[in-house]
Amino acid sequence: MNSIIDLRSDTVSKPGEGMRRAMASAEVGDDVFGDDPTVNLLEERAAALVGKEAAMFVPSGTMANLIAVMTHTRAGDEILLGDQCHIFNYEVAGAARLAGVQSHALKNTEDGALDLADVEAAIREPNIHAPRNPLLCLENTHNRCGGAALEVSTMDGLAELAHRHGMQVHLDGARLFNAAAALEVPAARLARECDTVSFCLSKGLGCPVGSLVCGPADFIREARRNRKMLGGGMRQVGILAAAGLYAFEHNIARLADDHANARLLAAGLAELGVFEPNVPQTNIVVANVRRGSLEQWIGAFREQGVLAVPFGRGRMRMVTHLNITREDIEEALRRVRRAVEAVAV
Ligand code: TLP
Repeated sequence: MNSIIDLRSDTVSKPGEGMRRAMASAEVGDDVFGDDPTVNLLEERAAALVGKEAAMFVPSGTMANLIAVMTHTRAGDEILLGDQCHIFNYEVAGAARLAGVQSHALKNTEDGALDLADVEAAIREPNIHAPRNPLLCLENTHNRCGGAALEVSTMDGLAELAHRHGMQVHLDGARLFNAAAALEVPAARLARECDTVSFCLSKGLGCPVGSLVCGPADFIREARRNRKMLGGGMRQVGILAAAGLYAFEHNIARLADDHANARLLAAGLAELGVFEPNVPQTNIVVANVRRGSLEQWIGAFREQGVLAVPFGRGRMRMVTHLNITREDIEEALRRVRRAVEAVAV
């Protein structure tokens, strides 16, 4: 049992013994020269897992998305994306500053998708005055939409529309394997109609660092130049890639446990009459607070040893991950009950 139950994010999970052993014994080389055998194997396996030709290891999900946007576009282009997506809300406007593109944010539907008619209406006619629209960005699972898993039909429909208009599609699949587990569909099928997909090792898969950008071989060749430009060319990074290979073997099949824990947590919160949680499809619980201020609740939880984060106005987020057991969730709910009694609003 954890003394502090840290539900701020699935990024907080710590590597266990097995993963640390795999990292310590990794064979390494200089990856900028393409010489690191462990990175090469990770990239090969990652590409296969999401059904793409090639993959590239990068330090973070933020850099993965930025490189994808940069590689798909030229400065002065306009990308289409959802107004709740990570690229638009949490990546420090890197697409604007570093890729030089303008973002046209379309209203996300509650389930993390985009309305086909909205996308179609946003695509500009070729015109000397207008920016080009080379790229549509999607996110699955959708973080701000409570970890919603977008169905194959939704993914395919949006990609078909984009392709019909000559656009490419990038999928921010930071938690793609959570979506795959929830929908019981292979990750490769979810990403099949997307031209490129990124996913994170350092979230549900429990690695300390790392993400992958996956797509056609010629795209990844160009993406390697952008990674180098951004300072993401790493050297004996097989030490980190080994964690990813370990996670592919041990940490994908267990994601359904995190989802069950999230459902248990949401159901317990709903009973208290103070919080309005989502019915989580994956590992993310978002709850509106009905009484009292958000800051007050986050503080009251912290006093009881339960960590959550503010997630928009009047909303908090809690995320389950591989360091959180069912017993931790039961204990978290006991502590939250105590917090509610202590606050008594
Ligand atoms: N998300 C983090 C925070 O930035 C909000 C979290 O705790 O959930 N895409 C998606 C959908 C993400 O949720 C995240 C991280 C990223 C990209 C960026 O990954 P990192 O943190 O590795 O740069």
